[in-house]
Amino acid sequence: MRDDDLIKPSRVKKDLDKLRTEAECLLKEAVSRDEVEAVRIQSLGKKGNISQILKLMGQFPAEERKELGKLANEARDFVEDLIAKSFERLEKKARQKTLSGQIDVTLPGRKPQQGHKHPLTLTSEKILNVLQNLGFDLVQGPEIEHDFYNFEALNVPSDHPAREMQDTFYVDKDVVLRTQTSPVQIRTMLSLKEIPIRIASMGRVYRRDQDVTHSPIFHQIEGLFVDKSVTFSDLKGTLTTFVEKVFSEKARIRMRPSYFPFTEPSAEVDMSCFQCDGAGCRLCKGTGFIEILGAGMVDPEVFKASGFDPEKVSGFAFGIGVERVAMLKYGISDIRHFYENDLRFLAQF
Ligand code: 2NM
Repeated sequence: MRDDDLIKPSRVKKDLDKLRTEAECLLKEAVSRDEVEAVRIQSLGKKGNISQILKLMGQFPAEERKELGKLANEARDFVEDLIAKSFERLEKKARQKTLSGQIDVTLPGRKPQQGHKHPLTLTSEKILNVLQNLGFDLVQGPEIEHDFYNFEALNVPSDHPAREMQDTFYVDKDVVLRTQTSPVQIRTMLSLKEIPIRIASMGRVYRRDQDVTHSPIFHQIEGLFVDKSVTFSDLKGTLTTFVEKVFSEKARIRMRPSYFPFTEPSAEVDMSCFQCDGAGCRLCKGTGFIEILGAGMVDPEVFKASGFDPEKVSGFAFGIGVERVAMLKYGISDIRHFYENDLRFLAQF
């Protein structure tokens, strides 16, 4: 007689109950997939407890075998179900841990840092937009210019100080980096040949000049209007509207006589200080006005060089420095901030 023969059906029932409670206890405590897997191997594996129990079945009569077999199947199903639920529980816990531990899904999203336009771009776009609304078309031209367009046609004589090496970057004897955008307007007049002409030029210009308010490369916007009987009043009216639209409806202008080789008469144009509105403050040095533009009536010599008869047409022109306007508008005291690409500066606009 084998030892097995000594085992009674009641013992098998007890073992099956033990299998259930043991597995239940272990699975309740299990904190990892490995631990659950260990319980599965121990209870239901090939060499596990249930297999051991089933092996004993053979010795019982058919009637008892049937009943015990049913109980064994139920115990196996019970443990299998517990194992599946344990895996599920662990998975859910792991998911919650990543969601709540590392990522707080209730936090508002972080906005990606967005770039924006450079203050000089903002300033020139504003000025150009106002000029466009006044009917000026934007024209562009080369930054490396022939002496003729940059100086000769603009009535800047060859002995004029503006031509000197310390003011102008020379590429060649008669090729320069343009010192203003006016050569674009000479080119436009020469190619259009017809009135009316209402153009704005904008772009980089170059001068051998360098301090806190001057940069060797800066930006200029110039306007030119040519037609029959254009007057100085037209110029003043245009500039009044220009300053009102670019700065403030309250702004007023003041014109002082000046000299430019390419205009006659010429004027420096001041506007009422946008900090004190004319009362006098530190920004305007107590004068109530700030110099903002240069302007004048196109000199007959410029018309002659540009293919127009000064007896038949007249015109006005004006020029404005983009950096100067931006510095005044935003209260910037050092021009170099514009070119250094320091985000601490740029992020403020
Ligand atoms: C200024 C001041 C005064 C000017 C003149 C011309 C041209 F080409 F028509 F002659 N364009 N821009 C001009 C006149 C520019 O800048 C301060």
